[in-house]
Amino acid sequence: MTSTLPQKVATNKFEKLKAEKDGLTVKDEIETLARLGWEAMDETDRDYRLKWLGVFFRPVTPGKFMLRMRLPNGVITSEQMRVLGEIVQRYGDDGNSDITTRQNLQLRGIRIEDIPDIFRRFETVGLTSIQSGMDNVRNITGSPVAGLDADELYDTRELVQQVQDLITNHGKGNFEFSNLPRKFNIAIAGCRDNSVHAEINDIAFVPAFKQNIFGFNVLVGGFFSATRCAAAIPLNAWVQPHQVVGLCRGILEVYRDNGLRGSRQKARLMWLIDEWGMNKFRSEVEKQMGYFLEPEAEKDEILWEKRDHIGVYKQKQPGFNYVGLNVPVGRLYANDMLELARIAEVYGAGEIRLTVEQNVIIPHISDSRLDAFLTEPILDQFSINPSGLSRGLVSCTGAQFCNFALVETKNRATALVKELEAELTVEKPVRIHWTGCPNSCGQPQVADIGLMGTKARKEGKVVEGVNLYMGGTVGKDAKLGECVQKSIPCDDLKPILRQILVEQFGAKLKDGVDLTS
Ligand code: SRM
Ligand code: SF4
Repeated sequence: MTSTLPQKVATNKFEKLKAEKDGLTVKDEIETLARLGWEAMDETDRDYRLKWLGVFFRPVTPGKFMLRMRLPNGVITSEQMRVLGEIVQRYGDDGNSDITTRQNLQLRGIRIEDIPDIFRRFETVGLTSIQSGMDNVRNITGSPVAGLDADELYDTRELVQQVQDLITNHGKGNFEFSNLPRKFNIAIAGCRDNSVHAEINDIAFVPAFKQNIFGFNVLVGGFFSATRCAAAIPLNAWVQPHQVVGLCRGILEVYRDNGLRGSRQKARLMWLIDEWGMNKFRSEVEKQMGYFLEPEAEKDEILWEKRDHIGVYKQKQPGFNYVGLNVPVGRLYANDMLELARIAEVYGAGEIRLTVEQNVIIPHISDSRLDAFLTEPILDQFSINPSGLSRGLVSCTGAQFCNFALVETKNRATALVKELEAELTVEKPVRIHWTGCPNSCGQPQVADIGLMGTKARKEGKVVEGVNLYMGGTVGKDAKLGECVQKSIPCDDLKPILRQILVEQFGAKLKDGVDLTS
């Protein structure tokens, strides 16, 4: 099968490599590539096309690949988690896994020769990593407490799955959507707190009623990149749940066939909307779908502060609870994954949820089992009641595995929070997001305090530093934060953050802390 060819001439390296051979083609070549090994295979296949299968060559750890899953709505069964845990366990110290800022998991240490076997194991438990990288639609996010929350307006799980099935042809791979101009993000919110960060997605569905009928207002064009960050803007459309898949198809087809493919920096959906204007974009989508869109509802239902779901909460099913565990910067090791699978089975219904804050939720714990659950040792490591800074800490991969990184992130983020917590009492959670470079995978623009890796100067030397972002607001009236201070050497960061936390977030110095030492 061949790809749907872009209308515009291939003008950059990525368009050329896709025109030469659609990335998804490597699906049928995977046995051969695995036999060849990472050193002998074609470099373009290795460095780029394998990403269509979710297999990422890591220049920082050559030969040890990263495998990015697709976990629609962040839902994973304990059986699936166990399979993933066993996969990374085989790689000893090289193997681990990260919960991502798109409610997803990435596995590390993976050897290419094992991939065919890993994919066979995925099939047996209904997992897929297909089309999770490069110019494809990323993991589709939905409310992490869908189906559990008594206050939810819509259970997003089925819809998210349907959109994923459209894009990936039920996990088999879909050449219709394997050559987009660039990456693409979709989110569906079903609760009142915008727990998916709707505003930073290329398409976001947010709950909104029209004459008491439930539907979604649609936002489009949100994205972050090294050169521009834009919040999503209204398409001026309201759709009912049964229209969501069709609208995603319509928008993706318009974007695929008309999106700008010249410069990679200008290939995201918002640039096409800029070029055409929203009216033309909307009417092209309508033409593609063959019917007119209803104008948006007057107001949406995002009315709450964003929740982080950490702690114990009653479910809508009487007698059951969901419990949110704080996983420091989303890092899981094999034993953690196997343990999470076990506790989800013993106390819950064998299901685990992931959040965009890189945390875990175990649902369906009955009242009678709750006390026993709360004595499980893994809760000492993944707290249900973390302190104010640990609770809101998010970090992208950073220099440990990512070759774009300008700084180390995850270890630095946890160490710094530990040091600050030794000095300060922070009652109210403060959301601190670290990201290793301007690509903004760690979303510093949505944080109370965002830290973006950069190079800085100290005593005449180039050192690791950060640009400081403030003012990101989430939930109702979400707003992107802005850069307020540039190039702070990482070694100078602690006193600056301490001052901000005391002056702007009500943190108090602990008794006996001597700041002069
Ligand atoms: Fe990202 C590229 C990691 C969420 C914007 N991102 C990368 C790569 C693939 C670069 C690479 O090949 O090394 C990183 C892989 C590093 C590694 O080994 O882990 C990477 N991005 C991540 C993750 C794992 C960060 C995390 O620790 O959670 C997130 C995976 C999500 C997932 O499950 O699919 C991740 N990336 C994001 C987000 C946040 C979001 O989606 O809410 C963004 C900003 C939102 C957006 O895309 O509009 C984001 N990543 C980027 C960009 C800039 C895109 C652009 O238009 O320029 C790049 C660079 C690129 O695509 O060329 C990038
Ligand atoms: Fe890598 Fe930069 Fe993304 Fe962090 S923000 S994962 S350093 S590309």
